[in-house]
Amino acid sequence: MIVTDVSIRLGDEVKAALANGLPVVALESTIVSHGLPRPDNLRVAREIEQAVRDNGAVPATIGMVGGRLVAGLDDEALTRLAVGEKVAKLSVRDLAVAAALHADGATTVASTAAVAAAVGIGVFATGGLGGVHREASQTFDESADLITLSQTPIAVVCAGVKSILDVGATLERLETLGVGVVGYQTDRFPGFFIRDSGFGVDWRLDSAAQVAAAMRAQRDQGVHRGALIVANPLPEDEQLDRQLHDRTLADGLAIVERDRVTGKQVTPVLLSHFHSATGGQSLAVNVRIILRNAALAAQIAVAAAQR
Ligand code: PSU
Ligand code: MN
Repeated sequence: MIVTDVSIRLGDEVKAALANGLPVVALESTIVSHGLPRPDNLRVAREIEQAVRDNGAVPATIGMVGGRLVAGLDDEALTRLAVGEKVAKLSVRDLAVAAALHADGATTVASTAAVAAAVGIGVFATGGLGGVHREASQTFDESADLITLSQTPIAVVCAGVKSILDVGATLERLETLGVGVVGYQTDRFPGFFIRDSGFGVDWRLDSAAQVAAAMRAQRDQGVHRGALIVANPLPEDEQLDRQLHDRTLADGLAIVERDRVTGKQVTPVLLSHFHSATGGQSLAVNVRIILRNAALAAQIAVAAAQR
């Protein structure tokens, strides 16, 4: 078979770690390119990788550089995706076309999970998942994250979904699609900036070792082929102020409606509204969430690598 330049390239460190059964954590690049404001995004991207390292695993940030999918971007490539003017937001369906056009692109939860699973990475850390948008009953706007996670065996550490989405509908869809959902040390589903979205979860796991045991059981049983969402809430005293949160959400939703923002622009527009309207508070909380998730994902990967 001819290996073309559109196959997945592994970073050197990631390649060595996978070959030796060492813990690896996949990280997405859409939060870097489109989810966090510049110039903080590049610094935060590096901090996320450091949080994985500090907890004993190798970070594999995934993205597309010049049409080539990479698992384990080096600092030059990470910088290019963080500061580049033309970085596409790539879900799974976009990957092949973007490769043909030699594009630079950031991978979403869906495409990051799919690429990670394809190269044998079992744990993935992100901030929040995509989900069902509030107007979905009219617009059908549901993130491809959900269907992709239903087909992708990987543990995804996140802080639930943002309240910019319809959280209840998202949980229903995750159930329908057969995506596993567990609370990490909680019985409540987190709402990203806030600890409790108002919805509960059926299952709770209390340690990285327990999550690793669930991953192992899934593999050994060979029955369920979807993802396991590990919902990791912020501690009580680190949440975004509840009133500020509710007000910002209402204003952001009004802007989306006024400006007729649709499709895949909705998430980035709402996120950037949150960052500007809270005077940076939501950004600080967002960064805390990602760093905490990266740390927990690394602990899970370490536990999963032990037998
Ligand atoms: N939710 C967040 N921050 C993000 C995203 C979601 O709180 O940056 C990004 C993730 O990459 C996610 C994507 O996979 O947005 C979902 O976008 P869409 O709704 O267009 O599928
Ligand atoms: Mn969408």
